[in-house]
This record gives sequence, C-alpha cells and structure tokens, in this order.
Amino acid sequence: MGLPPVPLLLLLLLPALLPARCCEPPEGSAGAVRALSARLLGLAGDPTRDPDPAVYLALRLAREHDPRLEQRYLERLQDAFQRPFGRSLQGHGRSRWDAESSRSAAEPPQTGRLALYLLGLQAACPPLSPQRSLVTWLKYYLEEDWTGSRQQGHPITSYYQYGLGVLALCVHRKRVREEVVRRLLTAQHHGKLGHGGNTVDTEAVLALAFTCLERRRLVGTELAAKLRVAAHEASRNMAKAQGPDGIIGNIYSTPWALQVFLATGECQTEPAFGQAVAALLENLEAFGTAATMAQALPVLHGRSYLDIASMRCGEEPDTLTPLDMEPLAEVPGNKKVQLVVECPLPWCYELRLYDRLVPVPAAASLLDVLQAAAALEPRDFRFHTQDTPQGPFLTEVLGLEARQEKRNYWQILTAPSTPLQMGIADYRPQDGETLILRLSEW
Ligand code: B12
Repeated sequence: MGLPPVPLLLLLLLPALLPARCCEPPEGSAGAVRALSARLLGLAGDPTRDPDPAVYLALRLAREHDPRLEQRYLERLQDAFQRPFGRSLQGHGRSRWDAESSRSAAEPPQTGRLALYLLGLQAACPPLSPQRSLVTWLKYYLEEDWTGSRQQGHPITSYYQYGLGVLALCVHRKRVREEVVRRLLTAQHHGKLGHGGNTVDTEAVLALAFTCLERRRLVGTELAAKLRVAAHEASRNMAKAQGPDGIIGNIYSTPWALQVFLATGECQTEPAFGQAVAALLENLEAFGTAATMAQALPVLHGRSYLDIASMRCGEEPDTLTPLDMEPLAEVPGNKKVQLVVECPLPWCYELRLYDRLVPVPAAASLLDVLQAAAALEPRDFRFHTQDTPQGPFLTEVLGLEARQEKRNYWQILTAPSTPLQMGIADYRPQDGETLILRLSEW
C-alpha cells in the first residue's frame, strides 16, 4: 500500500501541527474573560469567605495573575487543610472517615475536597509536593469511599469525587491500584454516572482522569488502551449531548465538556468545541458565584485541569487586579410565590406535605422565600441548609432530612417539573411562579 496523497496526509497530521492557540477562545472575548477573572480574584480577596481549592485552581490556570493575592489565598488553603490532613493516618487509632477529631464517624470521606486541594498544591508557583500523609489520606478515602457503600457498586460520595481523586493522584504522578481505575471504567461503560439526568460533569471528570493516566503512563499498556478508548467515547458523548444552542448538558456542565476536548486535543478537530465556547461566552452572566466562575474560567483561558501537571511559573504576567462584584439591581415592589413540598418516596405518609402562597419582596431569592414561609408559620414550615462552596445546600424540610447514605436529596423544581439549574440562594423566582421542594433519589 502506497503513502496517502499529500493533501490527505496533511489533513491527517493537521491536528498535531496546529499550534495549541487555536483551542483558545476568540480574541474578541478577552475583555469579558479578563473581567470574570478579576471578579473571581475580588471574591478570593474577601477574608470572610472560606477558601475553596477550586477557586485557587481557576486563579492559577488563568493567563494573568496577582501573585501576592494568590500566595495569600494558598496560605489560607494550607491553614484549612493542614490541620485535619497534616498528620499521618497510621498510629492514631482513627476510626473510619475520622480525619478531624471533631468530625462524626458517620461523615463521608472527603475525597473530592482533598483531591482539589492536592491539585491546588501542584498548581502553585513553584509546585508544592504534597506531604506523604495527604497522598495516603486520599488513597485511603478512595478505598473507604468504595467499601463504605457496603459493596453497593458505587462510591459513597459520587463518581465525580472518585474521579477527582484519581485525577489528583495522577497529576502528582502517584499510582493507584488498577482496580480503582477499573471501577471508573465500569461505571462509565454501564452508564452509572447519572445524577438528575445530567452526567456530563461526572463523565468529563472521569475522562480527564483517564487521559492523565494514559498520558503519564501510570498504568499497564492493556489498561492504557482501554482508557484511551473510554476518553474518546466520553468526547463523543459530550458532542452528542450538545443542544442546538451549543450548550452541552447545561450551561454549568459545558465548561467540563470543554475541558475534555482540550485535554484530549480534540478541540482542534471537534466542531462541538467552537460551538460550546461560543455558547459559554454568550452566557457568561450565568456565572455569578465564585464556585461557578471557578469552573468556567480554566477553559475560557484555553486550559484544562491536565495543564496543572505542566505549569510554567516564570512566564506569568502580574497584571490582574481584583474587581468588586456589582451589587444586585434594586427591584421595587413585591411578588407572590407558591411554595410546595412533596415527598413521593414509598415510605412518605403523604405526597403533598405543604402548599401555600408566600408574599416576598420582588428581588427575593428562593432562600428568602423559604425564610419568609418559616417566619409566617414557624410551626408549619421549617428547613435547614448546610454551607458548601456552591452556596447553601438544602438538607432538611419539615423535619425530613435528606440522607447521603440513602442517596436522597431535596430536589428543587419549578412547576410542573423542571429541575432548577442553580441553588436556593441564587434562584430568583418570578411573581406567581410555583416552586417545588421534592425529596428525591439520585
Ligand atoms: C454530585 C452532585 C450533586 C449531588 C450531591 C450529593 C453527593 N453526595 O455528592 C446531588 C444529586 C444531591 C446534587 C443536588 C443538586 N445539585 Co448538584 N452537583 C453534583 C456534582 C455532579 C458534583 C458535586 C461535587 O461532588 N463536587 C466536589 C466536592 C468536593 O465539592 P463540594 O462543593 O464539597 O460538593 C458538595 C456541594 O457541591 C453539594 N452540592 C451538590 N450540588 C449542589 C448544588 C448546589 C446549588 C449547592 C449549593 C450545593 C451542591 O454536594 C456536594 C457533595 O457533598 C456537581 C457538578 C459540578 N460541576 O460541580 C453538580 C452541581 C454542583 N449541582 C448543581 C445543581 C443545580 C444541583 C441542584 C440545585 C439540582 C436541583 N434542581 O435540585 C441540587 C441541590 C439542591 C439542594 N438540596 O440544595 C449544579 C450547580 C450549578 C450552580 N448554578 O451552582 C452543578 C454544577 C451541576 C450542573 N452542571 O448543573 N448535586
């Protein structure tokens, strides 16, 4: 068989020959991306906010920097993580999952948080090698996460966190047992990554872990070949999940899909890439919280979490200055929101547990609606939230607590049945809208 004709050969080689720049967002978007980076920097400079390793990663993966602010943020992160994880696992007689003496033994492993912190250490300038104890903790969590679910065939936390754990160890060139990697392959193969109908974020995290392990030759050749196929399969799934508006999954999962195209190099050939970048740039106003900005920014700078493994410190311009968030526009007047609580699970004594119209100021968020309902009838309506880097997470309504180990949660929907794409503190209902809090399984 002869060589392919020159034009065909060029076409085949094109992806390898093209400079990486073609995977960066269009020049015209630079101002908007810079403003978003500066806004995240502003939030990172606020000492009243808990440090979040995902925010640090976004600052480090940006093209422009504020080295002093980034250094201070890293120190705050180190303070937060060194205490619970800074000492050895052995010899402490610790019970399962008991990293912090204050934590209850029933609390799940902190696989995802620790993984993000380890990624953050590698993204520092110069990169910091993690203490041995941190790597040991993460490997331990990967095992506990699995066995703790009592062989139900999934991690206690989520495949998203499990994937982050494998990715972080890989970026630090630490091997994991092949069995751990095979669990992820099996989950992807059998379509077990689902959460509320959107699997894009989770499948993307797995694809990043697979690509890292394969590129860094941390697994045998047979498994490496499987990982390559699985990462490609994930890219195909991302492209198939793209809507006519360019969005992949929803607007918040689109950056994760883009990370996969960037990490695998498919950004150079996959038409879905450019369309998804355009969709992201058209919807930048959706990224108004530190957590969502932190997930969008790396790809807006043409980078994925895999780039953490090869950061070059010397070339970082010290040109970014923090920008304060604009205060929300005042909306005069009032609105009424119908608040419904449903418990459709087999053991619930009734489906509809609460249904009433709640008057609130026009600018009220769903959280404000819940607070107004609780103030109106303290005995009929109560709820609890837990602070997370994404904002307040609704954990309990009318005394019914959603339980992680039972994989149920308080899903929030707008009637008749559209799940919200944001949390209670960020969603601002319309006048007359019906909102449903539904105890659901995931
Ligand atoms: C797994 C997951 C869940 C699980 C979490 C339970 C578990 N055991 O892991 C379940 C299914 C319960 C869940 C629920 C929801 N989720 Co969710 N979730 C995720 C996912 C895939 C991974 C989160 C994670 O583990 N991060 C890693 C760890 C280390 O970080 P963490 O901050 O500590 O994670 C905890 C919190 O994030 C919290 N959490 C999970 N989702 C949400 C959403 C909100 C708004 C808040 C405040 C907290 C929160 O649970 C995590 C585990 O403890 C992310 C994907 C992503 N791109 O981030 C979406 C994601 C965070 N979820 C999202 C949404 C919209 C929701 C819901 C509001 C959906 C709904 N309509 O009901 C609800 C939350 C409702 C409530 N009760 O307040 C969006 C948030 C977008 C935004 N604008 O901020 C994301 C980004 C998915 C997406 N692409 O749309 N989620």
